[in-house]
Amino acid sequence: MKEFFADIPYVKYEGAKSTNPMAFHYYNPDEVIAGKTMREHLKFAMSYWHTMCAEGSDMFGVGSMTKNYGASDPMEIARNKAYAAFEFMNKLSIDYFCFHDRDIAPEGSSLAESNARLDEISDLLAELMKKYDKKVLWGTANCFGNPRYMHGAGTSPNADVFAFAAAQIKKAMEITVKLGGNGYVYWGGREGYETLLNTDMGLELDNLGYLLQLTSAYARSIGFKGDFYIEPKPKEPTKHQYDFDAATVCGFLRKYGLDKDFRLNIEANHATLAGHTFQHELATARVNGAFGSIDANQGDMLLGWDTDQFPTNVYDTTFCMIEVLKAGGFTNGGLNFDAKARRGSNTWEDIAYSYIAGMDAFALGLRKAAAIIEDGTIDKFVADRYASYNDGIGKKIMDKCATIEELEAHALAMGDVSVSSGRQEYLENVMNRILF
Ligand code: XUL
Ligand code: CO
Repeated sequence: MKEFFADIPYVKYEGAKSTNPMAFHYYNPDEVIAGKTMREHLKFAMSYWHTMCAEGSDMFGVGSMTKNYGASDPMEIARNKAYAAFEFMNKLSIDYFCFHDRDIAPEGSSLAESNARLDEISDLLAELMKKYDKKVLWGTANCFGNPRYMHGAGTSPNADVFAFAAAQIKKAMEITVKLGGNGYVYWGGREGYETLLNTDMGLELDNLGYLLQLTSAYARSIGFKGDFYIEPKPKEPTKHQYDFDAATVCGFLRKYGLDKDFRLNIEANHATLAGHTFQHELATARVNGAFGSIDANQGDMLLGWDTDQFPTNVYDTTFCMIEVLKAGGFTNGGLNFDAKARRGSNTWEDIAYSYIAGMDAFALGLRKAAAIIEDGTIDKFVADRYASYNDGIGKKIMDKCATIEELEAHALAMGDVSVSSGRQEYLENVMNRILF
């Protein structure tokens, strides 16, 4: 079989002292940390769209790479792209991948032609998955790229567009089930609005809820056993996306009776766009019982848009992995690199370096998160901080059996209250002690 990336070797773990850039320094797939192998903890996935499709175009210029894989016919490109994808995943020890329908097979001139193309390419993917022992973390439908979706898909003012989106998602579900996908993601695409002057918000939200009810019930009816995820994002492409952040999405899921079957796919750069930290969004998902999967990347605070950079900030990856460990680890989810090399990093070696950097940053984050939990200083501080709820009136509050009269009597009897320091700087230094 043709080799696409002759300059990229099979990347191995060589440890922190190695200076070989084509080696992992912290990601050692079979090493056991906190009771599981790193591979099991981290469940890395390749994003088909950024890695195999995107050529680096932005609003100021065309692509800085070509990704036609030596072909010119669109289906020939799609087939070569599949071979190249598996060679890349294999060389980088990435066990999973995520895809939109239109990433793996180009859209045809009719829905029927697009579907036939998906059937053909998914046969090839199934064969390659078996050969290379790779799995689908999640599939999804691109219901935002085609101009028919310019006003949204499920939230379009045009019922024909709603029907088209439902049909497209139905097919994407079938392909995801065929490939044994562990999840199905709904990212809001263009489900939002630019101005309320032309928008019926209530109707749009009801239709979006209905689209999710219909398509998720269909997936269950054809044997889908994985998780459904909504991926919150506050803006981009629309000014106001309906799936603004984790808290907004939890409210939406409850309103439309979807909360039992849906979890969240939290993306780091979407969290910061919403004015939250990545950890805040993960914790919000966890405390709502909706933690599911992660789109791993990072933004740039000075740019302020969805830059989808490969994650290298070890504080962020450590905070993230603390949340993942506290949520009991991934079940069907994992860490999908929804990330792209910068436009100026325009070679396949750059893409390999990007994955190595991202995987090492999360491997280091996992090691440090496990060390912080093992050290116990921070968890003990937090437990002690809430110790007043362990007995007496605090215990009654925890058990939700305190009466308002009892609380008043308690307050009247106590005089003034003395409240302890939160010791933030001390805790930040504890973290640094463990990190460095
Ligand atoms: C867009 C984004 C998407 C979703 C899948 O910001 O994150 O790539 O992850 O549609
Ligand atoms: Co994403």
